[in-house]
Formats: sequence, structure tokens, C-alpha cells
Amino acid sequence: MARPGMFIALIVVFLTLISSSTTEFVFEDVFNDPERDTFLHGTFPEGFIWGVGTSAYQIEGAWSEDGKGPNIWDVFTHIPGKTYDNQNGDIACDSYHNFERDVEMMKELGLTHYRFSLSWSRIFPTGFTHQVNPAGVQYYHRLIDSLLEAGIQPAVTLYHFDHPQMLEELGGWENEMMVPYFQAYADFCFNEFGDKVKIWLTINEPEVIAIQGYEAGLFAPGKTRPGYGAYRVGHTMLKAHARAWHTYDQKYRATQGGKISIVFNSFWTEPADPENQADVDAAERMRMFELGNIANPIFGNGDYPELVKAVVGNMSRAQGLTVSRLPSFTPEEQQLMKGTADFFSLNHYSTRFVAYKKAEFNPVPTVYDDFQAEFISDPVWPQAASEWLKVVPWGFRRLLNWIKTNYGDVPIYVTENGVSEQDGPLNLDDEFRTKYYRSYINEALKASKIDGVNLQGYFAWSLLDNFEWEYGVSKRFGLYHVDFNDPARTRRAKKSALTYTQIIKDNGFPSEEQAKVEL
Ligand code: GBH
Repeated sequence: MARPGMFIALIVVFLTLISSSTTEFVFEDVFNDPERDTFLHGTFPEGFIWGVGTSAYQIEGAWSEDGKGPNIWDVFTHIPGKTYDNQNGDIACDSYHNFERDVEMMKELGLTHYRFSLSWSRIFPTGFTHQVNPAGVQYYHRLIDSLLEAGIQPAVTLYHFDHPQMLEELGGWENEMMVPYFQAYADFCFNEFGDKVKIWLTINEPEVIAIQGYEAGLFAPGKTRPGYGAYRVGHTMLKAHARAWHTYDQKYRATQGGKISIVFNSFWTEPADPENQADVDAAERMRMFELGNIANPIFGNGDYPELVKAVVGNMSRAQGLTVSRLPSFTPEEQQLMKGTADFFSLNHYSTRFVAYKKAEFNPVPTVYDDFQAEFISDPVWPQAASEWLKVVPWGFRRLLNWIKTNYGDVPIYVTENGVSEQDGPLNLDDEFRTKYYRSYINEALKASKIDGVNLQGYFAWSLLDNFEWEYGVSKRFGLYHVDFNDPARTRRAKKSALTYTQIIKDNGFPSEEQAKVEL
């Protein structure tokens, strides 16, 4: 006959089974550490910004229509061998003609904000402000007006990788004169659109353009200046940003009342061996090179981080140089840089393990040698279509915390986050992307609710499949599928679009009790 003690023990086992089966994980097979990966129920702060992002070259098409001038991406993609299958953005999603459909999709999603960029050469065909293209200006007015009519606020990037070709012929970002040229362009845009636009972003990912465009040569303008290009170009872009910020601050803020910042992109880096101090240091060094080096001048003391100055300085000396390859700011420039952002704007996609690598002294110095780091990824991490993009949700929370630790309680907007799938037969059931968004947004929720990170907005990348730079349209990042073989560029909602719609509606992931309270 069963004794009462045994009966109680059975009940305990039963209850334990039930409660453990309610522990939720999104990527159950891979990320199932109960401490780190358990799904959190709860909602984001009231007034949270929910958006999606795109950029001009990636979606607009109409590359030479209605008076638009050529930009560096038009020229670069027309050079054979630069992009996958020699694809280009001549037509892309044809959003120049389809923007009303785009806005309709945004309404379906229930967005509060839409982040898009202006094509500099559509507004100023040569880049210079004495020759404006009225059709280009009108196009952006129509887009902005239809957003506002739909109750969606525009968040406008002035520059997302695509400056006018004429300016590149004068040296592009290697030319210091880009600072006043960019300032004049920004001034025009604030004046023209600023009564309707309350969120401005000056430059998208300066560190990416610097490395990909002027060091590695994989992005337009395709220049290779190993060891110097990235630092020099980054330096000029930071100054251009600061001048644009001051222009807004002095001439427009009081009457227009908007906010303005610059967009950074960063991986999270985790030491390959947390017990090995050299790896721990290498991981921090990478954060400083990738994010600190551009964030410190703006959110810190106006200058590059001491660590980066020391590393590049020492490497340069060891290479027999008398001047560091990293340019320096004068005290006046530091004053100019400091504080030139109203919020912290972050693009984030993925995480890497970093191991220490002994400094190499090659005849031609490179930025990569300066890193003294080796990148490793865990083979269990789910792999997106883009080679560099491994799915590691927990890295997102750590990066958000790192920003708080280093730059304080600054409001953060995540301006891009998303995942790619390979082009193939039409499949709208994108379970992989759905899980990516659920898990990454959930890590953002943990940062907000548990860690007290001042997160105020989130933009998914991207509204729709688009021209993914050197990969052409072979990598799809969209919540909406685009048929690139169809002249109408028909858009169709993927499953992830429906998931995102629900998250926005719920302002996160309310628990059952919260959901009931809301009823
Ligand atoms: C963003 O850049 C862009 O803003 C956006 O236009 C783009 O469509 C989106 O991402 C998706 O790619 O040498 O290992 O660092 C993201 C930053 C820059 C990340 C280039 C990958 C190259 C690989 N990307 N980087 S690596």
C-alpha cells in the first residue's frame, strides 16, 4: 500500500515536470541555459518606438530618373565583378514608384516610425547645393506626407553609404572638404523637411564605410588604403557629423524641436577563453576599435579612446613610422565633437568570439593587424545567409549593457536588427527570421526591464527584401518578400511580419496576467 510520503514525492516530481516544461526558450536546441536564455514575459516602457528601416540605394531604384545624379554605388555596381552576379540597384524594389505600397505595409505592421535615407544625389545631382533637383525634393515630401497621414513618424538618415559621384571624384571622404559639403547638404535638409521630421540620423555606420569602402574596397567607392584609409576617412566623417549636429542645434532645434544622432554598428565580442586574460583584453580591444573609437569622441571626452590611441601608436612606431596612423583631434575639435548626439543609435546583428593574436608586422600595415585579434564562432550558433551573421541573441543584451556601462544612461535606439535568408523558391513561412526577432527583441526586453538600460526604440531591418550591397538581392532581410523577377516588384508579407505586428501591438511579450489586465 502506498504511503503518504511517497504520494507527496510523486506530486512534487509531477509539479517540477510541469514547471520545467513551461520554461520557454526560443532556439531551444541551441540556447537553453536557464539563467541566460529563458524567455522573459513583460512589456517595454510606454511610448516605445517601433519601426523598420531601409536605405535609399537599397530600395529606391530610379537610379537615373527625374534628374537624379549618379552616386558612388551607381558607379561601383556598374563595374563588372564588384557584386554578386553583377547585380545593381538600378531598379531595386522600385520604391521610388512604389512608396505608397510601402506605407501601406507599414500600416499593416502598426509601426510608430519608419527609418529611411535620403539619396544625396537625388536632391543635389552633383552634391553641391547650388543645383537642387526639385523632383527629388518633391519625392521625399510626398513620402513624408504619406507617412504622416498614416500616423507614422519619419526617422531620416541623411547619408547611408551613397554620396554623389562628383564628390568622390574630388576625393570622397578622403577629402576634408567633405565636412563643409556635408554640412551644407544637411542644412538644406533640416530647412526643407525639418518641420515634419523629428528624428535625424547624420551618417549610417561610419566605421563600416571606412573599412569596407576605403580600406578593404568591398563597398563603394572600392578604394584600398590599407592601414590608413579607415582611420582617416572615419576622422573626416566624425567631423562632418559634428558640424551637422551643431547646425541643427543652433539653427533648427528651437523651432523644430527634433533630435539628431549618428548611427553605429557593432558586433558583441566575447572572449574565446574567459579564463585567459589575453583573450579578455582582445575582446575589449575589439569593442574599443569597432564601437569605442567612434562613440568616445561623441559620448565620451571628445577624443579617441586611450586604448586605441596607444595600440595604433605603438604599432605605427614599431613599423618605423614617426606619426601614428590614427589621426588626432585638436583640443578645439574635441570640443566640437563632444556631446554631438541626442541619443545613442545602434545597429546590431551578431556576436563573435575573440582570441588574442600576436601583432604581425607586415610590409604593408593594415587595420586588421592593429586589432591583434582572431575571430571565432561557435559551430552551434545558427548561421544566417550572410556569412558574417551568426544568430546569438544573448550577445545583444551584453552589448546594450556595455553601452550603458561606458556611456551612462543615454537613451538608446536600436536602429537596425535583423537576419538574412538565402534567395530561393518563394517561401513566406520564415520560421528562422521569426525566431530571430522573438529572441533578439526578448534580449532587448531583458536589458530594459532587468538591467535598466534606457532603451527607447527598436527598428527591424528591413521592411522588405532589398539590394544587399555586394551580395545583390541574393540575401533577403525583409519582413516582406519582394519578387525581383516581377516588374511590379510585388511585395508579400512573410510570417515574421505577422509576428512583428503582434509584438508591436503587445508592446513586447506580456505575460498571461498582463494580457488579461489589458483586456
Ligand atoms: C547594415 O550593416 C547596413 O546598414 C545595411 O545597409 C545592411 O543592409 C544591413 O546591415 C545588413 O547587412 O568584415 O566580418 O565585419 C551591417 C554591418 C557591415 C556587417 C559589414 C558585416 C562585413 C563583415 N555590416 N560587415 S565583417
